[in-house]
Amino acid sequence: MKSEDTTKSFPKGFTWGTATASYQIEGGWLEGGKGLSIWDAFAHTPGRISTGETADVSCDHYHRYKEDVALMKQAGVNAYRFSIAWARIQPTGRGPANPEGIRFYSNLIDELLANGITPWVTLYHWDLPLALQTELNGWNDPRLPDLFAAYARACFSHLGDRVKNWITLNEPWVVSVLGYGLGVFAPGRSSTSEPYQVGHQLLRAHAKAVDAYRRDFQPSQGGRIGIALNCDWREPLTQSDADRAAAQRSVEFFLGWFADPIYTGDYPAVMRERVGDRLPLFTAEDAARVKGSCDFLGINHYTTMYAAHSEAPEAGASVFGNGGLVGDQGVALSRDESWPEAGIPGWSIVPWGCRKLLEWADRRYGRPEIVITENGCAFPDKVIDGRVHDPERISYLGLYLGECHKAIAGGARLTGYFIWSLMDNFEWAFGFSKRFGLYHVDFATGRRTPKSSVAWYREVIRRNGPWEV
Ligand code: GBH
Repeated sequence: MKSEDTTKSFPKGFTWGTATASYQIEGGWLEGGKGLSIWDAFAHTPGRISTGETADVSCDHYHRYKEDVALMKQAGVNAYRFSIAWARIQPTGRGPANPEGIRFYSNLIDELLANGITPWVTLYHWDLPLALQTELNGWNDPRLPDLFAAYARACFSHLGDRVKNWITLNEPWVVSVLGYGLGVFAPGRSSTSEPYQVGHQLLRAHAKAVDAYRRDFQPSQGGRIGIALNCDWREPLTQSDADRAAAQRSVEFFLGWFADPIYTGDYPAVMRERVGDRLPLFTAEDAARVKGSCDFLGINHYTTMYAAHSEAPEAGASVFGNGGLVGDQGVALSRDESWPEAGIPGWSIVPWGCRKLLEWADRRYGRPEIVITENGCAFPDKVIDGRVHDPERISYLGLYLGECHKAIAGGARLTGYFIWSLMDNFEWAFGFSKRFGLYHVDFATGRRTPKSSVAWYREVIRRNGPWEV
């Protein structure tokens, strides 16, 4: 499939990257003075991971990071997004920084810079130090935001001389809904009110870390700081007013839950109406700190679902397809049978959903700078005669990039794009059964093999956009 936009370039200086997260790739779970995280504990709990696997070793990136930077170089990316494991820096989530933890990330950053790759660092991609869960109350605990800001300060002060692109939190929606609502992710709690409390503490934590950066580091270090929010697109099932309102509401409960406070200082009015006193109030001080707390908006986008109006209780909580708390929204989600599947239950390949989401965020938040901090798909890729052929991934990425280009042409300020993921890794509750990588990983040997999408992406980057699908 070829559309006109595939012949056009992206803006000059566009960021072309790929992304990973600490727990998913590092391994070395007991090395370098690292403390345990809630994901170490969760994965070691029988029944939590569908395959019974853990990420104790995973890609062994902790030992192979130089080889992995060489893979990035081979792919031609100019940026790499990774996350820092809080428990490597502060084994119990509090106290002085652990020099071995700092050294690991410092070495990785030096290796990236030596290869001309710009580091984009996420401070929190879900691996909370376990002690903060067992001794305090995890993200339910109002003391967490200050502890997170203290941890962030340690990262800024040791690494901020070389890191100029910071992301506070990855997907607070997932932490809140999957960790505390549906209980399918660590710490595995189920509730219809805790997700909103947790989301509130996450926003406060984000804002306090940004405040620390802006006051004490940004003036001398000169970097930027933002957040990475996940959001699917929601298309009205029919053109009825009720379904159109349901789709709008569904995006407000998804992206708006976190982006509205950041850009407007409060939760969406429709959340206040429907969630009532389960949705915390911002103090004036918190609201002022949260509002304006992003230099750019990171969006992780994968898929689209139909939204229809439904007040039926069975619309309730859906684990699959990024549902969850849909009962509060009065929305029933579904997919179109004609949409090709994208590798995760409930996921479909719907490239135009990406454009519509970018346009929605562009309009609602007053043309913010946006970076796609994750986009990608999982397929059961196999090594055959030493090669991995992944035409479905190339097609998916090409089509989504085409829609990104259209969004830019329409005025959206999209400045970067990161493919999830550099290499196959531990896909959370799915263990190693979902392969999102540009590189195939044989988890028995650690061997990395480029998929055909690597050469394709390299060419896209070389030409700054124009490509053949
Ligand atoms: C991103 O989350 C994450 O940031 C990244 O770490 C992850 O590897 C990537 O997407 C791919 O999934 O069926 O109940 O197990 C995107 C949101 C939330 C999508 C969890 C998949 C599976 C829920 N993800 N969801 S379940």
